[in-house]
Amino acid sequence: MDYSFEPPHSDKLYVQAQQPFNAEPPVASLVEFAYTPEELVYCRNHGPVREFVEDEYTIAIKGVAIEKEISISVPELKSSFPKARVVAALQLDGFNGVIANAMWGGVRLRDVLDHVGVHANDSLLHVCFASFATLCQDDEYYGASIPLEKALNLEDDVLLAYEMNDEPLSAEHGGPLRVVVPGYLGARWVKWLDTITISLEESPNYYQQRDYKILPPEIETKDQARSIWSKYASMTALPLNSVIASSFKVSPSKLRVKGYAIPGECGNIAAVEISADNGITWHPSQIIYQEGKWSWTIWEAEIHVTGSSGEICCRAKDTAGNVQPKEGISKWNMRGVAFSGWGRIQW
Ligand SMILES: Nc1nc2c(c(=O)[nH]1)N[C@H]1C(S)=C(S)[C@@H](COP(=O)(O)O)O[C@H]1N2
Ligand SMILES: [Mo]
Repeated sequence: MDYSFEPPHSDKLYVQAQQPFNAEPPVASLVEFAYTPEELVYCRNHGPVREFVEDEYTIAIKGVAIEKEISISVPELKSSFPKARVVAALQLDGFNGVIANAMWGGVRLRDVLDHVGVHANDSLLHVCFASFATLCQDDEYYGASIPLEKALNLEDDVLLAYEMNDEPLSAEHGGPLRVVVPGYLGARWVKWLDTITISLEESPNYYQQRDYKILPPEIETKDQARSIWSKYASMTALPLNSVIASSFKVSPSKLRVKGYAIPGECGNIAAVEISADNGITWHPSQIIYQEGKWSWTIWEAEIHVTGSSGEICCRAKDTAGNVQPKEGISKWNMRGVAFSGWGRIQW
């Protein structure tokens, strides 16, 4: 694989691996900003990062239900379709603390699909995204898919994005063009998008069919997983979750804690509560940032504590009345995906 392009990266990230480039910010610094600055946006790659010239970058749109297959350049996309902006949190598959909240700018996927004649809301179809531009660890290309229904629903705000926080999308984060699927795990937000295929099936790609599934706890190795992969659904939306990002003493008996929360599929975050006694008594927090229905929620609270150390936990409630369960909705699983138990921090 060609790793010759080394993305410039900020010294604020902890680098887990150079090839492929994977890096994460310290979670305490994340909650200091409503929109995550580029230097704190995590990087998750299954292959090399590549840099492309926007003017020459084209995407192909093909498949069933399409009246005319097209190839369109990014400048043409920009000039042919209205610009849409959406604030949405990009979440790394439910690993706590790896998240970025940004203002994404681009064109609506539904407008582009409408242009090629796909408007029937056929719930059997899928929109497959692929980036053949770079090789990957486990497949020939990176791919993912979402139900066509999600792509066409105006309220789901699915974008082909070329901007992040009002800046051109950088190479690291998938520029010139990436998919933004608000509410869905990061693995579906295909970077360096070059092909869209409307299909009767989900994407056949490894990262759709094998990785990013919540396997039962008894499956502990990739070999065991191989025999049952196909029986489990691909992950889509992530569950209701909350995380404590930082804590500090404001007085000998008072602790200030700050964190974030993310809604699942049901409405938005209504409240986040914290507890210093492992969930026997709960105290409210104050929501200090929330924007639209796809952003994260930042919250802050002060709590009375005794002694010199201890643990604080948090749980979120959504507008539909769901309460984040202590152990989360999915059990331990091989990949560690979709963890959503109460947030915890030791002080
Ligand atoms: N082409 C391509 N797109 C990709 C990936 C990749 O390796 N290649 N990684 C995916 C995964 S697993 C995640 S979590 C997000 C990470 O986006 P980021 O690097 O901008 O944070 O991009 C997704 N899109
Ligand atoms: Mo991911």
